[in-house]
Amino acid sequence: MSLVKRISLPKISDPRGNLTFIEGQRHIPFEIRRVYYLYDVPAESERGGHAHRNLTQLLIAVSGSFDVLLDDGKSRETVTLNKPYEGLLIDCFVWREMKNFSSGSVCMVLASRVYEADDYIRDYQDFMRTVRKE
Ligand code: T46
Repeated sequence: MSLVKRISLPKISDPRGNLTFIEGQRHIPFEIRRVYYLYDVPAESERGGHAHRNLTQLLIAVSGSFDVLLDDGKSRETVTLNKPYEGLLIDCFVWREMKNFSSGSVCMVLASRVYEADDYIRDYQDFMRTVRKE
């Protein structure tokens, strides 16, 4: 099964422009407990470099584009996000790295849980040991 789970979001278009909306449990498979966004990211920056134990998230390029590498310990895939009406669902125990942020890009993230520092696996070898045990 592909690691890349894209979710198409509603897009309402009229002469004034486009509008996209997201309802937890309707368009995405979790209640939204937190929203955060990455912006003013320098082109050479790399973000992520971790996995989560319990967190599910939806990433959306609400402006511009960036690449996301996904790794579940068995395979790796890289996807480019560049559409404000498309989300990338990332389950727990998936390593992610983000790079190639375009100028002015904004990555909005909808998260299933509040911020918990101890939910992160920040060391790749720890991640591999953890997913091999599952
Ligand atoms: C993820 C990718 C896509 C908070 O205090 N609250 C928050 O809700 C978040 C997300 C972060 N922080 C603090 C923790 C660090 O001191 O903000 C600082 C930067 O966080 P981090 O280095 O984890 O940022 P990214 O961009 O590498 O990763 C973030 C999310 O943390 C992560 O869950 O999947 O975006």
